[in-house]
Amino acid sequence: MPRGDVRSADREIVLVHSSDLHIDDDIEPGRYHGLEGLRYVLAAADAVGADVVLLAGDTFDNGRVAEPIARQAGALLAQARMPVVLLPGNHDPATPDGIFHRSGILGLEQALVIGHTHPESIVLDELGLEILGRPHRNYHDMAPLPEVAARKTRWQVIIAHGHYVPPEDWADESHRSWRISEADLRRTGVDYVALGHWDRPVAVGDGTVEAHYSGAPDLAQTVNVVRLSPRLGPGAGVRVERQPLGMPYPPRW
Ligand SMILES: [Mn+2]
Repeated sequence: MPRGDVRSADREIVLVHSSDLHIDDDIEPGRYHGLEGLRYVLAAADAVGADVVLLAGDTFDNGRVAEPIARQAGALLAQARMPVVLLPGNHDPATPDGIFHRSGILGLEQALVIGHTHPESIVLDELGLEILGRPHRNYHDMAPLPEVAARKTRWQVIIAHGHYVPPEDWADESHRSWRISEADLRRTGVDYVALGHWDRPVAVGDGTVEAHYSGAPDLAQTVNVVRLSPRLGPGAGVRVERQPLGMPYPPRW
């Protein structure tokens, strides 16, 4: 584990957050596809010395992705030099016959797949970090944010896949599935909420809790880099920046 020799309580923890890679069978050389997204996200994580990567859902586009392609995703993750936490989203839910079972990902030590290999709380003691997430387990509507138990680590982070709706639109958006409200976010009281489901990178909520979509790599062209610093003074606390992926592929639109 990089930098694991430094006591976690004293140092900054770095998270890299992405989502919505939508790996599918549509692989054409010279054009963006989800496997390239994964490759660039992991390279960005290396570049910033990330302690953990968070993939907030829809890593796979659907449950019928060809096994050789799913296994290429597994091969990329097998090279990851830090834990990668994957949350199953509405396109790749954690079903008994879900796509993760045909990817080789579930056998990897560094891949922590909520709902498959790990429960809804993952504690990384060496980082003083708890990651909470509620996986999609089928294609039906559900409340995307997990229950948050009393804090037992220095840092508490949520990974979630759903649709943020501001208070003024809540009634109008009642037809939508997987809604997340401003009050839901505020109530969590966590240090960061890593959101997926939207293509575009944007902060949401009222700012009481840092809650951000990373956006999909091809549209955002960035990952979110989240720095959790326990030190006092300038730069302390939770800082969120976007790190360019440097991909040769233009945004989809
Ligand atoms: Mn989605």
